[in-house]
Amino acid sequence: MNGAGCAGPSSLPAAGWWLSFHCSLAPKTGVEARAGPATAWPAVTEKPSAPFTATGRPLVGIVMGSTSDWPVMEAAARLLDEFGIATERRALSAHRTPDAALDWGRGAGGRGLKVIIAAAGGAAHLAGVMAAVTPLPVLGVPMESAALKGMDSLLSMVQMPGGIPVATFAIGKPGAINAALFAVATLALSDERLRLALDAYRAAQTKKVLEAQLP
Ligand code: RP5
Repeated sequence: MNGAGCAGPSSLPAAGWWLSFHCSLAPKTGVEARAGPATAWPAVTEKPSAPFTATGRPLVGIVMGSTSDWPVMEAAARLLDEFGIATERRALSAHRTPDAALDWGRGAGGRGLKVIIAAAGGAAHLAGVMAAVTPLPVLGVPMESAALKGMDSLLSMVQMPGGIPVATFAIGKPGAINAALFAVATLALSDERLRLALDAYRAAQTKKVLEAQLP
């Protein structure tokens, strides 16, 4: 790989970060950049590549109360993909599939997961239930609900009793994105390449705002 022809996915809010990170490693390594603790970056191509799914040992679990949450939570999954972090994705409900949800949460650490992102809407108990059965950090994303616009989800999730924390994010897609970035930041504490990737992501985001032209 050389610095001139680097290209990467452009589907993210800060598109371009991937490119700058990817290219920044080239002169140092002389080989294709690899990132993520358990998976490889996709091959660099002359044209932006299509969205891809990171492979390797999943480090982040994304669990949601219903398949109807996926259109929102896909933003978290795709963002983690772009950082090269493989994820385990499940729809499990604290209410409709309680035994399966508990089993999944209890086994998360043993399967190698380091962080859990849990999304639910309405009487949103899934993140709290996960936090109750695993010591892993649980990042809660309240889904927007039809009746109460997600305030029910938010309050259900954020009002955990002392002793069992759920780090609760914004309602809906911003929360999904920020939970993913928080997971990246957590994993980056022990992974220098992820830290560089996060720096590049943030730098690209800043540049995009500063360069924006208003009508
Ligand atoms: C919650 O109820 C889910 O997390 C979802 O946000 C909400 C509605 O679920 P569906 O009725 O669409 O399956 O458990």
